[in-house]
Amino acid sequence: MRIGVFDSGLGGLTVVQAMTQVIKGAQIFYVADTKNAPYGEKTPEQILQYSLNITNYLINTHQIDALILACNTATSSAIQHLRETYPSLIIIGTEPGIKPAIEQTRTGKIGVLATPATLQGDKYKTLAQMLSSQKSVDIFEQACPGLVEQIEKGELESEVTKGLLETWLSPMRENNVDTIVLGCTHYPLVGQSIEKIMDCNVSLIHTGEAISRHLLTLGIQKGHLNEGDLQVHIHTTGEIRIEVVESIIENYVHIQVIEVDNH
Ligand code: NHL
Repeated sequence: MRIGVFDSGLGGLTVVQAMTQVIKGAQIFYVADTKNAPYGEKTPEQILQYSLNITNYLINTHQIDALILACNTATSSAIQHLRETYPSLIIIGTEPGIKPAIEQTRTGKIGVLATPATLQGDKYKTLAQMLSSQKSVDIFEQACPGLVEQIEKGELESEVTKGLLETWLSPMRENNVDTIVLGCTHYPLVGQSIEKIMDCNVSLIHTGEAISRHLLTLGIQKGHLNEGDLQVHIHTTGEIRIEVVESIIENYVHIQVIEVDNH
């Protein structure tokens, strides 16, 4: 199977990392659109255009069978259009895993960490309202402005990053939150720090795992899976920090800077 994955930066690599745990015999082509990051500050029309350009590149140059939108913002702005444009492509998007968190919580209190743009978006609000009215749970939402920037810089365990997390997590600690949704693909990279601050009394919902299981099922159904090695090719439209890539993915093939027709 040839799988295309994209995000505005390196966060989507946590989805690739989860995929490498369940999928064998595949070529993964990852695009970090760092030239246009952050998507959260762009209009839906711009994000749709970036997503279409990257998808066309992945189809034309790498003949992908499946596309993963490892980005909440791109999923909201582009997934519907992409599915209509490419009906034979397997297309999977990302959204905060509130549903599994609600099914799993025992204290009835869940936390959601996400970017300000995701938490303010209509899509998130509708989903959270609908799910929390079905089963009575309290949702503690926390926007984490600046956290993605810390992670992209490679500051996974710096004092600044830990300090930010401690401040943001203290309402969740005080209120017995037992399940936290990592509502942005970057956040699994600070998962261990989050667990430590919560004294390990918490389970984290990592959307990359659900995406990988879903991709495996669809790949088997469509007969795209074969035996053999898994290879990860990494592309970027701008700059990326290689040490951050290496801290997420151990065995990648190469990193290449590409020009996608992005305007
Ligand atoms: C914020 C700032 C960035 C700075 C440099 C590179 C990548 C960045 C990504 C983000 C957050 C990101 C976005 O593009 O807004 C969140 C997005 N990937 C999402 O909604 O999942």
